[in-house]
Amino acid sequence: MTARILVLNGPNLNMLGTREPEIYGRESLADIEAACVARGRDLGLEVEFRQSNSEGELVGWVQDARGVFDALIINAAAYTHTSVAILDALRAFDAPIIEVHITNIHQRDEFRRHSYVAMVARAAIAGCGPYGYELALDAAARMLVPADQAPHG
Ligand code: CA2
Repeated sequence: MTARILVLNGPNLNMLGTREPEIYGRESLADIEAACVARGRDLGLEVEFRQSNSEGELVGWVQDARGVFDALIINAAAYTHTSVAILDALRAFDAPIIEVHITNIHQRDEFRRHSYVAMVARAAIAGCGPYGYELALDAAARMLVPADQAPHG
């Protein structure tokens, strides 16, 4: 059966491509979604891509993902650095979680260096621009291969 991957995006990421291109680039979130769906197709993954500015809506989506999706890729945006509610919801998700950031959060403001999501993420990708989402899908595909069928390395 085709593995299902949920890609969640937090507040203000719907503004991508419209402002601050020097920080976040010129691609829109719709461009990133299209790239993820295409990459997912190549990898044999079904990708569902969502964005919300609401912490509560993100928490609800994480709760509802349990038992439905085989991995979760999340760019929680500013909530990365503040949200114990999203952390608690992620703790109950029973499959791989991969954290993505477009920018290198470790090279920016001090407050961006701490991530609640990192406490439960199997892997984290930061600073690769929008391509980080495709890298996360590659990583998810690899994580979902049963150990006895996984390539070495
Ligand atoms: O680098 C990332 O992906 C971030 O998650 C982006 C968040 C930021 O708060 C995190 O520290 C790092 C901000 C997303 C806001 O995106 C905008 C894009 C264009 C215009 C305005 C905001």
